[in-house]
Amino acid sequence: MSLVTQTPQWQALQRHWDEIKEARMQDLFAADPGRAQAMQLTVAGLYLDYAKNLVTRETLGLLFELAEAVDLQGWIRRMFAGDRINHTEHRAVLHVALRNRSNRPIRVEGEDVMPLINGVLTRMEQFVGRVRSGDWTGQTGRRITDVVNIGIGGSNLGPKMVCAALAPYQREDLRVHFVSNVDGTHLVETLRRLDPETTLFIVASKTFTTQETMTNAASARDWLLAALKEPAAVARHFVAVSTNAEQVTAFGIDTANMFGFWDWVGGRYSLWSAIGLPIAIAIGFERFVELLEGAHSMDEHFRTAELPDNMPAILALIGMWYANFAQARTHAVLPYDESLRFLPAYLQQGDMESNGKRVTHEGLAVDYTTGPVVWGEPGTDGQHAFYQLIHQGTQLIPADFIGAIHSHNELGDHHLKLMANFFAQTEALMRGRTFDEALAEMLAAGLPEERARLLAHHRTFPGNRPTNSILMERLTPRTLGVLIALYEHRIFTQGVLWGINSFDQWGVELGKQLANVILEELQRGRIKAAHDASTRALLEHFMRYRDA
Ligand code: G6Q
Repeated sequence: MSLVTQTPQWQALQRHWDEIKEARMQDLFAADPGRAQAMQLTVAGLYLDYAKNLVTRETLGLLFELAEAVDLQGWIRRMFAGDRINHTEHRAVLHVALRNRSNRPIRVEGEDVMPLINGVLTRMEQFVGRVRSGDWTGQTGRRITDVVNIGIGGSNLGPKMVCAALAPYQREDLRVHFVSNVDGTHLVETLRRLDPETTLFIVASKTFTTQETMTNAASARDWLLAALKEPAAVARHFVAVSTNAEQVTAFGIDTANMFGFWDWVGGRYSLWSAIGLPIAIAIGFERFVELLEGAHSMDEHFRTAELPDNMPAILALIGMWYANFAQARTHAVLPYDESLRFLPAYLQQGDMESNGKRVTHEGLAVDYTTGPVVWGEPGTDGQHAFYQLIHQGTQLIPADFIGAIHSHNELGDHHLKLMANFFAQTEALMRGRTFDEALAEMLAAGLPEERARLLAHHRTFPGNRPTNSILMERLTPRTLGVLIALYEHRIFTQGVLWGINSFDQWGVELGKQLANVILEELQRGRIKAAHDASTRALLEHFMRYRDA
């Protein structure tokens, strides 16, 4: 039992970093004319250019050796084989089975899970068909016009991101909404414009015990019954996506209208399961299958490609290189696509909940950085907001630029302007501007030398800021599936490199437990538990003004 930092491969990388840390990317291009060509890759219609990174071919070779030393290929094999690699929860990790379009048997403890998956997909297809055709009606016989998904975390972020991304594939007369926050504002503001007679709720909760979701679901049921009066209406207006049939029944939802999934589907990896029901309703079942097919092609690539051609592995290794050797603490995801506006938030959960860990599988404390802070906003909005710090701040922020060659909404030269900004930013981040260039520019503009010299310091860009560029032909269900699976496997690979379990999330528990204690105190108006002085003062302040 040892840490990855003790391997000779890690130490070789450390020595290599010390040698190349001052290198300029532009010099690396000059020294290696084949660099741009060698550092690009196309997989399932996704084009990746990773040449604008602080790596050489030697770096990549050393990174691949590290991946071999931690047995990445073995871990990939074990995941796809249905081994219980989430050992703290004693579960297999099989989101890849959900989109296994080859239908190759995948067994958990000897049982092939493919028939289970296909069974739920068939039920989803039937239900989606009925809702979209108008055959499934509300209690008063009117067709459904609005679907409200009530869920949080993994039962919200994925479907919400995908539905926004695939808006061009949706119909005007069937709208999908997402309510996650226990803040009543979220539900109230969503329902304000909806008609109970034509609204269908999907209560999406793996456990069916999550406080936020159950609170929202109960209030949604009250809203419905206040209008429709008859308790039987619940069965027409509520369906559930869950693994907990007992609680679903207790809520009043007919289990005939429950879509199941399994403990080997992690919440943040669940959009491919019945949790994707709002997606399938929004874009149609055939398109939902295309999303699965896209992800499956990335799965096949990840499972079979050698490391030097393996896109998720390459991105993971380069990301780790920055986190552990260049001490980068964050990673920016910058979609040049308005439809992908929720992608950064989605990947924030995917990455930070998976790799925000501090002990190895064996319980040893790590002595190295694990998952970075993941963040981002769509370009070009970000350019007018936070790019300043990426260009001229003191931190190194590796960034992924993501865009499409064709827009779904070609409008004049909007798309060319959008993409010109994409390409220009990656170029500017790498190239920077030297003091002499800044000075010359200002002298040419006629500034007096003294003023030009002062300003040149402020107008100097260090450059050498790394980026990956990811381009797809068009944002379709299929390419989106490829893209999401790429990031999932990038996260998985980094978890393997760091020797941590990417598939549990114990870190969310403590706050939940304390919230239950405090909720009871707020409800009774009396503080009972032993709180720290700050928390006690906050509670007292809240209660005093609440009562007043
Ligand atoms: C994701 C997490 C978490 C989970 C939510 C909702 O990987 O497990 O975000 O999805 O807490 O849980 P339920 O689906 O059980 O309501």
